[in-house]
Amino acid sequence: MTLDDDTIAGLAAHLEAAELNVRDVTKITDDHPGMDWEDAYAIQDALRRRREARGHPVVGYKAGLTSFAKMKQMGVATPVFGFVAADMSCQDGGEIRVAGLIHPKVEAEICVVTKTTLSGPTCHLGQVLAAVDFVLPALEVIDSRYRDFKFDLKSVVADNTSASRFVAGTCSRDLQALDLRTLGVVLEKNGRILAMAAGAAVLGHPLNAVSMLVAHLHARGRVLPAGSFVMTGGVTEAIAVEPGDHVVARYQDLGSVSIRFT
Ligand code: 0L1
Ligand code: MG
Repeated sequence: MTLDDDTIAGLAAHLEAAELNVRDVTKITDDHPGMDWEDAYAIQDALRRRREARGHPVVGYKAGLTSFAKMKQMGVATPVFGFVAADMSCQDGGEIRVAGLIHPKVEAEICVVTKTTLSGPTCHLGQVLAAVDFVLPALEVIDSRYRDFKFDLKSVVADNTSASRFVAGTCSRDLQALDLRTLGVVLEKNGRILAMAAGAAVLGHPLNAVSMLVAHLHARGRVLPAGSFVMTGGVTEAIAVEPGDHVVARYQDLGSVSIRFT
């Protein structure tokens, strides 16, 4: 750690204000170039506590930058982790007001809910397969608080990996009924196909993102509790949206998820 407690608390308040006031800010490493990964996750933890104190409990975890398309889009090579809270959840088929966001983008994600606790530094794919209760599709709306999405990874981690909204689909399936590697996803905006991919685009298998999340939590003295909702990361690149846009993600064997931007 390089930052003291007051600085971490101040940076969390700064990022929270950017989100609540719908006002972009410059990346925080501009002012704190020496900050390390522990500082970044400590700021994210402080953001989480502030959100919970405002009455919005954490309802899940997210992995970000897990697909080759997203890594290429953002010019990075390392996944990052964040949280999603109750107030970020939107209804499938519902609406999101763009004026309440800075510069939203949408991505299609494969999500799981676990039925047993996962822990340890080297949780392998077999353990994750055994722990998954069911699979469901989702759309994630990311909205970096940084101007023009210009950031580095530590700034992104501090900003809770750009988490903003998510839309979980209503069609859940048993893992045994699916092959997550070959599961196809088509992302459409206003009836036009803008991106498509298979689950393997996420780290070779989307559940590898869960293994990495468990290792990440273990390094911080935590476990992934039974009943956790985990978003494994966008399978395609993220697409920008504006008022009037209607986004649909169609999942092989998992139905579709949609949202309209007003
Ligand atoms: O969910 C994600 O992959 C977002 C990661 C953060 C970077 C970005 O804002 O695209
Ligand atoms: Mg995402």
